[in-house]
Amino acid sequence: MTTQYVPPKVWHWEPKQDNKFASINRPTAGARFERELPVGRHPLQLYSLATPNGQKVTILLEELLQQGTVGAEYDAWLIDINEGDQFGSGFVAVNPNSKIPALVDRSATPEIRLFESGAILLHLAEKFGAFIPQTPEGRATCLSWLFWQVGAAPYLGGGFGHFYAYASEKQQYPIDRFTMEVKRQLDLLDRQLAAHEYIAGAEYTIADMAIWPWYGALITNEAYGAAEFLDVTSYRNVLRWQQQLAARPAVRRGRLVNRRNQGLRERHAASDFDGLA
Ligand SMILES: N[C@@H](CCC(=O)N[C@@H](CS)C(=O)NCC(=O)O)C(=O)O
Repeated sequence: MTTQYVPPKVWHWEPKQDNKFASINRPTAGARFERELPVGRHPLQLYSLATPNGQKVTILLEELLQQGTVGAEYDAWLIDINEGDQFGSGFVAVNPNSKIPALVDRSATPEIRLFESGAILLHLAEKFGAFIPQTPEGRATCLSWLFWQVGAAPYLGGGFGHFYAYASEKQQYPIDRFTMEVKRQLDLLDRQLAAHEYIAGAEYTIADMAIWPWYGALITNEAYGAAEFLDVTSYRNVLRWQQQLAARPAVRRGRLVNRRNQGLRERHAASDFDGLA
């Protein structure tokens, strides 16, 4: 039985260990220690981890390389968010928000620093003129779904995933609230994918690459162990699209980058995948 919580006049932080990420959470931003970031030989330096937000970028980079875009060669360095790497001074200088993914584009002078996965996808798609429709209407649709994903993910991860899978105590109120929203999101995607092969229409775009790592992992039970709870088999068009993208070689490679285990901790060359993908 949960006791009634009466908020105090002013909230004060009390360090607790009541969920999976409690040890790294603090109510303040900024660097917590000095550490430079490593730099490799390629124009693009990625600092990331193979979470859904991280996979979006490595999938796009692998798709660009697959189609022969030489300028998309990249070094990917592992930022272990469970160890607090995102609070090192070098990382914070690239991303003051202390979250993966972060990218430095060293092909420009001065170098371009990017954070927020959506901004990184858009930068790369525009830079290489790929995976973003060229017509104004197609571009608008693609960007609408891209920004939808960035806005929707906190309800899925920070809301549903947190209370269903990570919180030490299971509470019906937040689980009901966020389950309702996540099932609404799945229904929305299912309807869109019933009418179109890909999220933004007939073309495979950065909108698919942003949405797939989150909702694909949800319906294959890789995220939060909630497939049965959410009755994912009823979203047949999402399942069809999930499988279609999962079969792409670049998607398979992109998912392996910056994994702590069973993949590549770092990626510096195409040959790093030999014997893996
Ligand atoms: N809106 C951001 C979200 C990034 C994000 O939440 N990253 C998580 C991992 S998926 C992270 O780095 N968390 C570490 C922390 O919160 O300290 C984006 O799309 O890039």
